[in-house]
Amino acid sequence: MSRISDSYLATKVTTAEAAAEHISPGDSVGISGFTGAGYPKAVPTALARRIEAAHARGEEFTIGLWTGASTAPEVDGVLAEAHGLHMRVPYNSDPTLRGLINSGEVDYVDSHLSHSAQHMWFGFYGNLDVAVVEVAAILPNGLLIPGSSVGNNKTWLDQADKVILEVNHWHPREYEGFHDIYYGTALPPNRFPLQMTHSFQRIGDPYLRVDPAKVVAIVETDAPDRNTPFKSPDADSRAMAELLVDFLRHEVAHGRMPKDLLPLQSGVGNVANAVLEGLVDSEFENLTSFTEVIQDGMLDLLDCGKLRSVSATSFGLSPTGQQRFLDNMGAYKGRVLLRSEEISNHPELVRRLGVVAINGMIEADIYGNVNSTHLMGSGIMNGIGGSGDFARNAFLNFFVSPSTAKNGAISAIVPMASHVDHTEHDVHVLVTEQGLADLRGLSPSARADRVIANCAHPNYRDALTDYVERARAARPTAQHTPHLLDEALSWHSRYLETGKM
Ligand code: 0RQ
Repeated sequence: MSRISDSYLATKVTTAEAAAEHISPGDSVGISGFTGAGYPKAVPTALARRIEAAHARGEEFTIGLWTGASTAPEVDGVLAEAHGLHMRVPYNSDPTLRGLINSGEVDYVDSHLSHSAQHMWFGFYGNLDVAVVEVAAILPNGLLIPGSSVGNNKTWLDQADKVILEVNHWHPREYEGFHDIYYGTALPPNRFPLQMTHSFQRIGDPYLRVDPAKVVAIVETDAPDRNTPFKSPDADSRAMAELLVDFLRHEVAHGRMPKDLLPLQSGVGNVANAVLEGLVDSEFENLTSFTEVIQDGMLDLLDCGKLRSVSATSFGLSPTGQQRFLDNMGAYKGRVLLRSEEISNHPELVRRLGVVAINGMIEADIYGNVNSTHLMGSGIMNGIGGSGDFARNAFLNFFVSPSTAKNGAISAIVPMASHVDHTEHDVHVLVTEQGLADLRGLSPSARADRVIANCAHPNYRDALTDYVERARAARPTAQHTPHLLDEALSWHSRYLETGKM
């Protein structure tokens, strides 16, 4: 059955190669996609081939690429390999593109995901020339049924001069009803409060809108999202998950949280997934989630009945998780909602709903500053993603990481973070496999003692303690956050020794 029921838009169907002709050198292109879900499967590859052909003729051809978040090898990978990018906004995790960013070939604007759409509306990024957005179907009235992610699609469709749609038959038509697209945003000073007081509340429409006059091409595809399997949780991940779930118990016991907790946000990655698995085996029930990405652990919680509902902007499932969702879509309808990322990650909502935020980190310093993005303060790993949107505004936030990296050669607990994404003012609880440090209500100096004692690996504890003691002794009139700047910075020479930078 045709997925394009609008008779005017049906006339726009063409090939990926013809669609890619609408993208010119120097264009800014807004593409759908979030954590390997809902990205266009055909046009970016056709564009990469076109760029390679232009380069072979000695012509310059690069574009600025804006997305929801990370995509897949068929978007970031092929365009990076073709050396077809000069700018990337707002998040990347593709290894080839990471290399080009770190070598200086591509400018990367690593931004809070809740900011990316509004910075476009504010005019901070300039004009958006083309949007390339994957959808599941087009209705007779031209409305679009989104697929496995929403991300920034509403904004790209609205703001771009030209629109290319990919209609992917792999996404079931039954996606209709899984989305909530809010069209009420205005620019300051004309904004209103977002009328949402519980995490699963609908405040928008099930469909994306597009001005048909802007649609220059539609390409039909039938290709799966490219998601990667999760490692089954190792001993460290399970240890961190247990510590965290135990801490939630402790908070409930002290009357600081209701017994069905508060809406949960969990970052991507194996530790976050292990925490969700830990909750499956716990006594907690009637849970809710207000998060960015739905991982396999969320499906487990939905399946066992402990999670009532989840609001997010995208799926981030393993291939088996994906199949489980597709096989049982009916059972998830009414319990899973995908929203635009400016809503799924909205600081106003995260604060109002009282979200409990759990995110990974690269390193934390003894005073509680957290680095989520950089190795040795210079090279980018992925980006801040949604971690700042959630952590800064959360009721309670956790940052989790093994206490060491690279087989123990690097301590994840350092005297001074080599790059700060989440400041000491924002961070509540640090968790490593060694233990948990509750930093709430502590002065920086008291935090240092607790972080070293509870979270640092035993191999690094003495060196960190020695650092703090000497810093305290050296500056008797600066005891608030004692530092020895030369030594704090030289600590990071360990990174160089591993040769892994
Ligand atoms: O590298 O694979 O080459 O060995 O970093 O580290 O321990 O596997 O942890 O996959 O959870 O990633 C912060 C990167 C953690 C992630 C980060 C090396 C380590 C390994 C991965 P290898 P792990 P994770 C909202 C949440 C930002 C965005 C975010 C992230 C690799 O969580 O990108 O939070 N967060 N989004 O060896 C040197 C250190 C290191 C280190 C780790 N101290 N020094 N290398 N590594 N620590 C959701 C979204 O926004 C989508």
